Amino acid sequence: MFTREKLILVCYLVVLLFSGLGYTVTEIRNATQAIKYLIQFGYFTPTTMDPNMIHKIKRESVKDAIIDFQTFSGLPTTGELDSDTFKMMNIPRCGCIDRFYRTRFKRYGHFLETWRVDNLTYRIVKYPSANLNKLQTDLEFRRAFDDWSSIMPIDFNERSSGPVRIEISFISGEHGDFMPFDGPQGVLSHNLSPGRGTVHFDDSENWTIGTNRGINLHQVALHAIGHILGLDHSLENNAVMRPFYKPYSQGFKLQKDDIQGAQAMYGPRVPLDEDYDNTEEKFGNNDIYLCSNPKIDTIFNSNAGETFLFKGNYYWKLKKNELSFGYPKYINQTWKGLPAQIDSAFTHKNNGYTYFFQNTKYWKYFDTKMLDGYPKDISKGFTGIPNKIDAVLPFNEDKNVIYFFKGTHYWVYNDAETPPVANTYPKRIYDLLGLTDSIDDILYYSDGYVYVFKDNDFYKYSDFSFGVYNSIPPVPQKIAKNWYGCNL
Ligand SMILES: [Ca+2]
Ligand SMILES: [Ca+2]
Ligand SMILES: [Zn+2]
Ligand SMILES: [Zn+2]
Repeated sequence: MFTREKLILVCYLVVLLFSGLGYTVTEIRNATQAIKYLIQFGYFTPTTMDPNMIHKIKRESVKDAIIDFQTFSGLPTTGELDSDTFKMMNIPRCGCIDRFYRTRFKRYGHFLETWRVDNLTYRIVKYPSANLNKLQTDLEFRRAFDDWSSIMPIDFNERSSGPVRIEISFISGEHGDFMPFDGPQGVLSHNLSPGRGTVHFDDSENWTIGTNRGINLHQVALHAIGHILGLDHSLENNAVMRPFYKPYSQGFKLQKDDIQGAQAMYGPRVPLDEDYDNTEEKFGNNDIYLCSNPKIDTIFNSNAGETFLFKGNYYWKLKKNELSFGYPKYINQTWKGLPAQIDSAFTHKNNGYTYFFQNTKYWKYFDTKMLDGYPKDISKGFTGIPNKIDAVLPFNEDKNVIYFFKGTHYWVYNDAETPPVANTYPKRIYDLLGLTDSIDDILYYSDGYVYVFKDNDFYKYSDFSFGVYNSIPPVPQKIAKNWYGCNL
């Protein structure tokens, strides 16, 4: 293990080597470039080289360093700079050093210190200047933090002000820590000691989400968070803590080696008992995104009686008055074939199928499995109902009846009638709900009440009967506080 003094010295050497270079990654093709790489990633101890003169490094220590790198990379240990070795050195990677090449038989490595708290605060101090917007960046980090939280008992809470343990910045080139970034490719990110809570991402990378192009942010973030927790680079080829960037894969997730490493330090996450609830209660809800943007696309009950909230590409599961742990997730990873920005959804009480509506189409699922032949046209499947609906509600009293809402009007669709929509529709929402505006969504919740959602507010109805609210408009309440459990 390096001591901190040695680590700082290694970084000092790196700055000497990089000074005078522009920030463009050059392909590593010769011995001098390879030695620079080996120095940069910790394959020489300061005692084996003269800091100023690369050519004075002893021949044997170069060979040792190459063998160490080959061992770590899983290459044949030739001790020569062969083509496989050069190829490996040119893979984009994490900027932290491969520190435990000396303990060859150990797999996941530990940093010396572990966090002694069960809640770490974080902030994205500087967002990517291009490619991804703030919201996309927030959600990718949130997902990566939650991936780690799901396997060990540390929660990560985003804080928009005040001191935080973890600071994330997207910066390029020289940025004041003696480890300048190198332009696209090459080094992608690095963590700084002490505590590794300061994380820099190279802003000159083409950061992306869900595509083979560029560098996938979730994958690199997941790796960098492993360092924050105290994990070092792994020898396991499939591990997230491998320093070499892996091409984007939809199923990229923590591997056995990563999980064992984190759990060796912190123990496992105690699953689904009061411990979960206590933790959440103690720290409050940390969904900074939903708390500050409460407006929804749709909320609906599944056939299994769970309540889901859709917004954009993402969905959350709701527990009583709060969000479940581990969300948001991607809608199309659970409901394969479903687009983003769903207008509304409901589960039919007659057949248990869940219907999703968007624009002119609707989709039919059993749980999370789409039925063959979908999507279909709303005009064909629900004759008399307009496109681009705002909200839909299966009526509790009569299982054949479904309410559709659009703009300031509503339609009642009745399977048992011909035609299913009577010519007396549409009618004014005001006469039904006492609201003069359009609505975002409507839900018959498990507590027996009907809830109507509009922007940041919701309205509660104890009885869903006609015209009752004409003269008594309901009082708006805050979605964030009452549904998401946000600390407002
Ligand atoms: Ca780079
Ligand atoms: Ca809606
Ligand atoms: Zn790393
Ligand atoms: Zn940095």
